[in-house]
Amino acid sequence: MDINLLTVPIMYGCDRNGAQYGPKKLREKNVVKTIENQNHKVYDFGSLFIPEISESEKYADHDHIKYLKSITNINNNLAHLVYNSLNSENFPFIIGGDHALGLGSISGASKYFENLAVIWVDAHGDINTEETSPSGNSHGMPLAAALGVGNPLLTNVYFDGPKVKPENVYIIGARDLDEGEIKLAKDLDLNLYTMDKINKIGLDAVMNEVINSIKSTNIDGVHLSFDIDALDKSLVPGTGTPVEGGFSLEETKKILKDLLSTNFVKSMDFVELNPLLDENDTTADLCIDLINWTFKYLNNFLLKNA
Ligand code: B3U
Ligand code: MN
Ligand code: MN
Repeated sequence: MDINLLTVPIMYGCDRNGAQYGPKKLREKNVVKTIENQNHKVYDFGSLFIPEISESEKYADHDHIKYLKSITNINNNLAHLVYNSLNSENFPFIIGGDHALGLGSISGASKYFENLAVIWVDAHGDINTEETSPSGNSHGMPLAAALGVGNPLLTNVYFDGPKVKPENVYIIGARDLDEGEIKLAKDLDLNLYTMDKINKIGLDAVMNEVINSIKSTNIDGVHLSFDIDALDKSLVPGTGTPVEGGFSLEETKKILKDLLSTNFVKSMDFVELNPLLDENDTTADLCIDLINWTFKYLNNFLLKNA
């Protein structure tokens, strides 16, 4: 099918130098050819413009959320590209950069689909707000903002208000949640599959549950947001906040295969590679392996309400 490659070289959301080089590294590793070799046509839209802001201006817009206005602008721009891409019946594939971009992707997809679901595969929940975030890093907030919770500049990206309903949010692989995140997930009754829960009931059961749940509603599109720190710490040295007790490569591939062969996934983020932290490109090579796998299983049938 036709893939729109959108790359977003940001690190303002994680405040850690290097995450902005993810797209460049993956291009050097022939990410475009990798996708094409799985029989897709790739329209490479290049990288989104990212304004240069000095460290000293980090708190110019807000006393806790770093680089707030730039994050908002970048997400507005990304949302529009994602929306246009879906409108042309293409598959937007968004490479980061840090996970703050998830808000823009979801916003664009939300404008296109009547009833969007979001599957967030991540060691973290990314459902912090300005009140609950320990770091002020906005890559820990995009999913909360998409749910309409948090700073108004974030919750009103692209269009005012929530982009996804709580019952349509699935978080898979979480094992490093802040107190406020645990509370929000509970209050909103999100579909939260922590690593503890996955270890208890098994990954097969989890994937069946998620897919059956999506099939049993009138969800017309799924945005898959994939953070490479969902994988176990030992496998991803080249990411900013690796966490122990994560997925093996085999488990990750099962998750991707199960989701992508459903025909529900209509857009996808692939985030948080930091080439400056990597060891001999092991994480970058793993990313290429996972992207190759993703596009091998991506179902070629992209129709609204299909
Ligand atoms: N929950 C913490 C840490 C974090 C979130 N996302 C990542 N790290 N990658 C926070 O800062 O919100
Ligand atoms: Mn994340
Ligand atoms: Mn994460």
